[in-house]
Amino acid sequence: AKEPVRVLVTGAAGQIGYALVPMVARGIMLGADQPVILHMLDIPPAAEALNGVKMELVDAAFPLLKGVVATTDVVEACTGVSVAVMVGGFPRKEGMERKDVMSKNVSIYKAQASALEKYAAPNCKVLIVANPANTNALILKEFAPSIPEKNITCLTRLDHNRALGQISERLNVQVSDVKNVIIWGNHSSTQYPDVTHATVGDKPVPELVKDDAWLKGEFIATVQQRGAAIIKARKLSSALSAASSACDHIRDWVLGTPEGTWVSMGVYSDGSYNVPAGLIYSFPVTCSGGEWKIVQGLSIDEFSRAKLDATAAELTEEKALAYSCLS
Ligand code: NAX
Repeated sequence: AKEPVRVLVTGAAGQIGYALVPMVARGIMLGADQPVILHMLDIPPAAEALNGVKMELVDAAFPLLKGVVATTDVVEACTGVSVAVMVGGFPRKEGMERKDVMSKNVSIYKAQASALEKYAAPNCKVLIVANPANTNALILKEFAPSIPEKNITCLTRLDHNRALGQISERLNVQVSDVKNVIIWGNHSSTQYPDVTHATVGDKPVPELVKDDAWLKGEFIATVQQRGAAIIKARKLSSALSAASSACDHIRDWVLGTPEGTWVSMGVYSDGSYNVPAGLIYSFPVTCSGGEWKIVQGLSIDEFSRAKLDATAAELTEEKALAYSCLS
C-alpha cells in the first residue's frame, strides 16, 4: 500500500473547502489508490465550524482518509504537506477599495509563504485558488524563495472547464469530446478563453461552430462572466465547480495529462508567447512526471494577440499594486 500524502486545504471552513475536502478524501484529487491525511487551516473565528467539518469527515468513514488535522495554526497546518491548496483569503466587501483588499491578501500570502517554505515537504506543489489568484500566487512565490517557482501555480482550470462546457452545449456534444481550449492570462474578467486550437474529434471547433461572431463575442463574455452569473443565481459564489476544478488541476499536474491534450494552469511566465516574464499567467500546459510544460508553437492571430496583451497588462498593474502594499 502507498504511504499517505499530506494535503493542506486553507480556508477549509469556507464553502469551497466544504466541497473540496470530501473530494480529496475520496481520492478524486490524487487517485483511488492514494491514501491521504487532510490538513485543514482556517482562522480563529471559523475554528468551531472547522471542527464541525472535521467531525463530518470522521462520520463519512472514508477508507482513504488516514488522518485529519484541523487547526488555526499556520505552522501545524503546513508541516509535512506535499500538496497545498490555498483557498483561504480576504474577500472583497461592499465599498472596499481594491488596494485595501490587495493589502490584506498580500499579508496573508506573505505569512503563509514563509510557513510553507519552512515546514512543507520538499517539492510541495502549491495551488492558489483565493482571489486575486494570480497575484496571490506571485506574492507566495516572492516570499518563499526556496520553493521552486515551477511548484507555485494558480487555478484557471475552472475557467477552462467552463469553456469546455459552453462549447459542448453549443455543439450538443459530450463535454469529454471537447479538447484543447485555452484560458490565457488572469483569473478575472480580462481572461481570454481561446478556442482557436480546440477540437471535437479531429475537427476544429471554429469550423464546427461556424459562427465567428458568437465565438468572439457571446462565448468569451459568458466564460468571463460565469462567476458573476453563478452568484446571481445561487446568491453564493461557485463552490462545487471550483472544488472539482482544483482536483482536476492537481490530478493532472501529479498524474499527467493524456497524450495530445493540454489544460490551462496559471504558472510563472518565462516569456513564452511574448507574455512578460515574471507574471503568474494562465497558459496551455501539458504535464508529465509531476511537472508542467507550456505548450509551444501555437499560432496567435491578431485578435488573440490583443486579448493576450490586455490581460497581461492587467496582471502587470496588479503586480505593481501588490508591491505597493509591501512598502
Ligand atoms: P468563503 O468565504 O466561503 O471561505 C473562505 C474561508 O477562508 C473562510 O472560512 C475564511 O475564514 C478563511 N480564511 C480567511 N483568511 C484566512 C487565512 N488567513 N488563513 C486561512 N483561512 C482563511 O469563500 P469561498 O467561496 O470558499 O472562496 C474562497 C476563495 O476562492 C475566494 O477568494 C474566492 O474569490 C476564490 N475563488 C476562486 C476561483 C478560481 O477559479 N480561482 C473560483 C471560485 C472562488 O470565487
